[in-house]
Amino acid sequence: MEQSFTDQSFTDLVIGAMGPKTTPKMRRILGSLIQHIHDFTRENHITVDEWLAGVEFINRIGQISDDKRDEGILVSDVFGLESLVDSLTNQIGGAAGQSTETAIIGPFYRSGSPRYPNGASIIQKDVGGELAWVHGRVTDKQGKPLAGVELEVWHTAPNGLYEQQDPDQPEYNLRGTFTTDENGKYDYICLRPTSYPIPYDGPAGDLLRLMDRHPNRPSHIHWRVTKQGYHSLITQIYDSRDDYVTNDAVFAVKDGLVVEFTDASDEAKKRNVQFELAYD
Ligand code: MBD
Ligand code: FE
Repeated sequence: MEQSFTDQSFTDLVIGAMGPKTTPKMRRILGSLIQHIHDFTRENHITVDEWLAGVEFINRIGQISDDKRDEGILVSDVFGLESLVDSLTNQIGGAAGQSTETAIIGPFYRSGSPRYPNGASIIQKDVGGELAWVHGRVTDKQGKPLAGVELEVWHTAPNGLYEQQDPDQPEYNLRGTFTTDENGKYDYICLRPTSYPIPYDGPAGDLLRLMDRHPNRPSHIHWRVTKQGYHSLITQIYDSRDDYVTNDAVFAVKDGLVVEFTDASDEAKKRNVQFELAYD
């Protein structure tokens, strides 16, 4: 009897080639991956040339990924994959108290940002833009203030670049680590963020063009919130006045994360944002 290489019997053969030392989880996940890849390939009748174009695309992602830009994350983001994974990981359930909604970490997080006392500014160099004073409280889901919570925050300069992408910004500009006080409070000065295009001169940009999509993200500030013995919380806040808040190139906006930047009476603070976080 002749072996077919184009139907399910071939897929079964490939899945069935896994040996007895494969863990049950790997057997399940890799089996599912093989099934989906084969189904996708059959459904779209992928040719050798098309497959090779895909391989070259994947190789290029690896070549562009570095400390300054992670195209693996960027391409995931354009496909909505990071947002899907984030939401599946952090599905909020149950009646007892609500956690702050999560959002994707994106390709530009750096650990080890400078530690600042509350009230300090993360602006190390004048790069223009409007000052903003961000303040609030971190509590557990029952509303009890949490002291000693570390808040790492980061955002772009008005030119749309994170510090590591921009030779004209000092190391860790517009990034900082703050710690909540005994009442769970934190505050810092930063810039009112501006909307900006994600890098679109690499594979992620090619994908956007193929899909006739724009590269813009609404203005946002990133947060990574950690405390020993607690889960960590990764999220972003968005300026309600930004046009892209309903049209984010990477599908990461959630209603609970859209905040008002109101007028502050103090000129040195200019814009005023309150953001209360709850998690456990
Ligand atoms: C960003 O700045 C970002 O935050 C995300 C999630 C994706 C691309 C660029
Ligand atoms: Fe970002």
